Amino acid sequence: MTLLIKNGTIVTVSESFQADIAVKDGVISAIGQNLDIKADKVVDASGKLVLPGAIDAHTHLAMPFGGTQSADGYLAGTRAAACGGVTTVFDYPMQRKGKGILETIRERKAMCDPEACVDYAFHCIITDLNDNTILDEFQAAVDEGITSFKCFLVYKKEGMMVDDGTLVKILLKAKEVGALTNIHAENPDLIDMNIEKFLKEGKTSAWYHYLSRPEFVEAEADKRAVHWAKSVDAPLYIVHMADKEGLEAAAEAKRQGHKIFIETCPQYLEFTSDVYKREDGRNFVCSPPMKGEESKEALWKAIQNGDIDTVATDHCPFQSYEKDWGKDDFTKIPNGCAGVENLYPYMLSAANEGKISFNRAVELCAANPAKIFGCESKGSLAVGKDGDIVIYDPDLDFTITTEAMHSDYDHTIWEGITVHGYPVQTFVRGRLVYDQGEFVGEPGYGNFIKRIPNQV
Ligand code: DUC
Ligand code: ZN
Ligand code: ZN
Repeated sequence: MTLLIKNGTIVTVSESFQADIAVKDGVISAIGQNLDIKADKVVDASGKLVLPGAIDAHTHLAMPFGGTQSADGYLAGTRAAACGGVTTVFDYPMQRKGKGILETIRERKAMCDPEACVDYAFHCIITDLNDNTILDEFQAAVDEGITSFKCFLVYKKEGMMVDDGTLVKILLKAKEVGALTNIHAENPDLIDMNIEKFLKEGKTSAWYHYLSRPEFVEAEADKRAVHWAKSVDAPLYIVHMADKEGLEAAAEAKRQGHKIFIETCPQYLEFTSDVYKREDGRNFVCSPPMKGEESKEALWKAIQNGDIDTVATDHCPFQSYEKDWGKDDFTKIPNGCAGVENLYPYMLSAANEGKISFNRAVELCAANPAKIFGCESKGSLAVGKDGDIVIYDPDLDFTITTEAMHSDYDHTIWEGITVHGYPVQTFVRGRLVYDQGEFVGEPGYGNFIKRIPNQV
């Protein structure tokens, strides 16, 4: 099967140029002017941008959390991904006390494989070392293509947190096997102290979710994680960076030559903590929470100057009735928001508005996640890479509504927001999966991406 996309503007990290692009049997086979190739399918992309499919390096699909499970399973989450130009998603299977990594991964793979509409990869969350035996499994996990592990420095009561000693053991072992440690950084003791105080005082609205985990609560943990990574000379990837002080510390360590990678999410670039004062503030509850204007500005600056490496979503939606559990007690609101379908349109819209270049948007959403996480065949438009391609109309304005999305959730924090420019077609390995508003893919088409170690 050969696909030929003609007359579009191809966007890579370093340049934009007019050319045709051909995909044969799922792989990009040629890029050039006026390609004279016989194809089964020819697409005219005149006036459009031709982009590599995005990689959402941070989703929680069918995740048991907050007394329920995230509203998008593997089918809905990857269907929505396809419709937002995301051609690979990373999910976060969670290892639990008494369970092994491979066991955890295989269970999730069995769930995901028949449902995945786009390609997928796994980072594995480690919550318990099982008397250190888990560390002996790291090499086997890497051999299976799982080359990143994640630790929570929060969620103590939920049994998901690791202490500093455990984090350092994980950092060291991950480094030994050529893997990367991802970290969710917030200070659990401060959060618990604040929660206890606020509840005692009857302060129960969503605003107190933010006040229980404000800027300095995240900053302490960001800095602590950076400190340990620097001290043992191990690479570290900080997920969903949301605060200025932590960002600056991590960026400084990077400038000193340490292998520190920084991810942020569109919600921290778009909203501030003011959303928690709204009547529907609970719908915006995620952790870490959105921060103040100063942090938002610092994140944009870091997007522009290169300090931030990736933008991913932390996609973890819950239904309205589940968010409502916390109407009178913010601690009962399941943490998480939707985003996988909005990531690429949002960042590309920023490019369309001139905040960043289209090349930088491609770097943040496709090339860098592929490079950092060892997805050899993904993340760029070049001969030999997978035919993961998005055709993007820069003139098509789109107002986000829940109805127009392709998830299973019943509300979104992105409701009513207009983005300038929108994907019109998405191809995964040369197969059309999204066509002008419609999902046209197939559950089970998505492949597990076995990643290669020692990439950073
Ligand atoms: N934060 C969220 O908001 N949801 C899922 C997990 C997390 O860390
Ligand atoms: Zn997190
Ligand atoms: Zn997350």
